[in-house]
Formats: sequence, structure tokens, C-alpha cells
Amino acid sequence: MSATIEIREGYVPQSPATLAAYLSGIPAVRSRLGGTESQWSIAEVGDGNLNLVFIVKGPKGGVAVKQALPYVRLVGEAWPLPLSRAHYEHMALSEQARLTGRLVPAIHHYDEKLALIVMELLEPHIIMRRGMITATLYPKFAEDISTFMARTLYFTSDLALTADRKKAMIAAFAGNTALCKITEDLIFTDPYRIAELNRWTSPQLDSYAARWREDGALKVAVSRLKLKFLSSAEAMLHGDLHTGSVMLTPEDTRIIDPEFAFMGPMGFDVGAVIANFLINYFSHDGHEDVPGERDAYRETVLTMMQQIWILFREKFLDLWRGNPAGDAYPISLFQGEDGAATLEAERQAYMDRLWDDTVGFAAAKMIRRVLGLAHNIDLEWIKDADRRAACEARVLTLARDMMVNTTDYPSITAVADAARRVRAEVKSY
Ligand code: SR1
Ligand code: MG
Repeated sequence: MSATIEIREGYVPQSPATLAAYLSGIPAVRSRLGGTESQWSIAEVGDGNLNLVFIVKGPKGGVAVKQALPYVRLVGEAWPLPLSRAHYEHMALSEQARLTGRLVPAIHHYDEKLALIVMELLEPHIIMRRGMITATLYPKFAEDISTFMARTLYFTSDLALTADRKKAMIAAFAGNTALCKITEDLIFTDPYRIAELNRWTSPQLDSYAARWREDGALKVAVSRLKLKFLSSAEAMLHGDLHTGSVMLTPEDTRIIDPEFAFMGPMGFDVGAVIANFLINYFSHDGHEDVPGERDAYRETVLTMMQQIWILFREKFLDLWRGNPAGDAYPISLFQGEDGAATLEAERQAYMDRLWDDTVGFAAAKMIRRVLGLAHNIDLEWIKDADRRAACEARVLTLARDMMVNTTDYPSITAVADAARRVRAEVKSY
């Protein structure tokens, strides 16, 4: 944690009253909303961990406004956080828009000084996590998220960029250290030690938390992942790609909130998606009124999870075969039929390594949502603590095995099978 709250000249946290006056001074936003300031409705709706979020509606249309606070909203002023995260979010959103078009919200206006972004209002979209808790089907999601990940990760990697452009991207994102530090602490360190902000369903999971702090193999495994996170600048990551960073309808998917963006290991983003599907899979035992009521949805969650990896792998490989413009693996080294075959075998091996990273990072993301500070509503909304702890114990059991015995998970099918097995075998906490 940095020591003091940042003071930036010209920065004022907005309220509905000040925001109306501010937005009326931006012609593009004023005309999008229509009418005059007095006709606009403005509500602060932020329920995330970090920022203010306003929904503004006028006679003609609406916008969403996101503003960084100089501290972590979830914790308060005791945890200062730099306003610069809005700069990195804006940069990542712009890059993601260039690479994926309508898979991210359009930006209408950016104010660096106010750390504020005015964006497209996504309606009637909802946060994906909320939809999945109520067992809603999203038939387009696997296609869309696999495209998003394949394009943002491939085109910002050394496979697609020349070394100078890649290094320029590393430099551009290098300052997002405070947000990276949150991940380094909350995901890779705190769940495995006594930390003030840790919490879990207690007393039910006390013995799990204690075992996690004493498990040498697990601590080595998570430390290897942390080292990769710290040192592997493979591609521009979203950095927080959970189902709370997706707004969607069954027909339209948008990826939001890339304030944790930086140049890091690709498996961190892919693993985040897989982790959140597994957490959701296990959570339905705590939500269904009649046992078995959600069997079909549970299987849908696993099917989607498998599609996501399979589609991502295919799309990433196709991009590599079609756009080998980067300085890595120069085509001049792989000429002729033999060269092409050698390179294709290496592409498959590359994806296998990325898969191993994905399994490990997914496991780390599952564990932090049960034993760390920030939990998922998939599990938090299970009111009965015993039922919740039983679901959480299954999350922890699978995640530990994925992290320590990663080679036992050679495919996404193996992960899905293990999830079913753990659900059947772990009866309680
Ligand atoms: C203090 S921030 C906690 C978490 O919220 C964000 O969504 C990230 O996942 C972060 O780790
Ligand atoms: Mg977020």
C-alpha cells in the first residue's frame, strides 16, 4: 500500500450534482444525452471494489461514467491507490477496441486530470456473474471471449509485434505497478499466509485456511506462478478478466474494466475466465432449491468452459499462422515443407505450455476468492454458511490439485472431469 492519498491538481471526485455540470460542458456527450442538464438523471451505481460509476440518462440517450478514486473503495482511505489507473484503463480499452471492435464499450470522452472515462451505456446488459448465478444461458459468450482473448493476446505479443513495438508497449504499461501489486499480494501471497485482509467462511473453513498456510508444495507452486506474473511480459493482459468484468445479453458481449492491464503472462487472463467458470459450477449446489435442479446448467457451464479454451486455442493458432509478423520465430528460419512442419509442431508445443500456465493461474484465482480479501458473489450470495463452505471446500480441493499436480490436467476435458469428480467426492467442508 502506498502511504498517502494522492492529491492531483484539478482532481475532484464527482457527485451526481457536479457531474451534470461537467458533462454539459462536453458537446459530444451533451448531444448524446439530449435536452439540458436539468432533464438528466444521474445515479452512482458502482458496486465494484475500486471506483465510482455513474449512469447518466437524458431525453435522447445515456452514458456510463467511471472515475477512479485515490483509494480502494472496498477498504476506504486507509488503502490509497493512484489515480493513474484510469490512464492505463483508457490505454487498454483503446487498444482492445482497435483489436476487437465492439467487444468493448465505446469511449466517448476521457479526462486524464479527473481520472474519468465517459463510455457507452450498455443496456440492457447485465454483469455476467449475476446472470450466471441465476442460471442464465449465454450462447454467444464462448465465441466472443475466445475472440477477445485470442486477438488481444496474439496481436500484443512477440509473435505479432516487432521487438521495438513490443518494448514500447512494455514501457507504456510499466507504470501500472500499484494495480499489479494488488494482484501480487491478494492472489499470489496473502491466501498462503496470515494477512489482515484475508477472510473466509469461519469456522467452517478454518482448517483449510490453516492447511493452506502450511502446505509447502502449494506455496512453491504459487510462488512459481507469481514469478511468472512478475517477469513474463508476453502480451497486453486485461489483468482482471473475471465474469464481473463482462457485461452482456444473450446476444451481445462486452468486456469492461481493464484497469489492471499490463504486459504479463497470457495464461493469467485465460486462467481467470476458466477459474470463474469453475467457481460458478461449484456454487450452484448452494443456490438450487431442490438438489439436482441445476444439473443441466452445471453441465452447460462446463461445456462453455471447454468451448472457451478449445476456440481460443484454434483462433490463436490461426492468427499465428496468418499473421507471423513478429520478431519471434522468424519465418526465414522455417522454410520449405520441413520448416513449416517444424514450426507447426512448435506452435502446438507453445499452446501446450500456455495451457499449463492457464491451469496454474486458474487455480490461484480460485483460491484467492475463497481465502483472500475479495470474494465472488457466486459464493457470497449463498446465505447458509454450511452450504457455502461445502461449495468453497470443493473449489479449494480442485484448485490445490490443479496448482500442485498441473501435469495431471493435460486438457480442458480433464479439468471438467475433475470438477465433476470433486463435486461428487467432497461431500462437506
Ligand atoms: C482491492 S481490489 C480487489 C480485487 O478487485 C478487483 O476486481 C481485482 O480482482 C482485485 O484483486
Ligand atoms: Mg473491476
